[in-house]
Amino acid sequence: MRKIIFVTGNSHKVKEAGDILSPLGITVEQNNCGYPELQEDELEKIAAYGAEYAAKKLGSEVMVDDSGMFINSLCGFPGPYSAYVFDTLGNERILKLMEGERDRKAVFRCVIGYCRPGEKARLFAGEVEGEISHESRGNEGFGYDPIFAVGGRTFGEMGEDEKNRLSHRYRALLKFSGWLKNPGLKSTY
Ligand code: ITT
Repeated sequence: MRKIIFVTGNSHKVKEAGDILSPLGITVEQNNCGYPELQEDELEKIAAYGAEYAAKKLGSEVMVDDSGMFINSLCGFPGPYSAYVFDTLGNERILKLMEGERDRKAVFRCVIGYCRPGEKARLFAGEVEGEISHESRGNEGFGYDPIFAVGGRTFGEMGEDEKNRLSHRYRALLKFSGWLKNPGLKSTY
């Protein structure tokens, strides 16, 4: 088994990544050392900076994950500010912002940044289209899961396996693991 250090404060992400990657022969170990989250408008810039910073700090290969939910009728809000908005407004206030809104389309995006010390970060992105539900539903998962629905059911209503078969994180991790097995691949993003 190959082991990769996953620098994140979010243990749910580590659990999901572990469940997705272990059948592919990769284990992940959480490191909570943190990295400065740039106030940038692109997940890619945040993930690249974080991965390079953490690889340098720890002196080993690392991965980070920057994710965000982009709501169509709110012009992509909260997007790269999803963590801040979740901590300040939370799901109920977002549902309030969406009251009376007929266009409920949203996209969840995940960008994995991977870096070895002294190198540039490599990025692997995944996304899943869904809708903001009319009410919070389900107790599974974390973060925005109870209000982000795919095929009529929220991630909060799905078991781990179901979410992990179609999520933004799954799609990004699949590309990442493909590249790890074949680093000669040119285009991975
Ligand atoms: P790290 O930056 O330490 O990895 P974080 O939780 O702050 O952890 P992000 O900035 O990537 O991670 O997350 C943005 C927000 O989106 C945050 O509130 C997460 O809880 C939430 N989030 C991320 N992935 C999610 C998922 O798969 N389902 C639901 N919410 C998610």
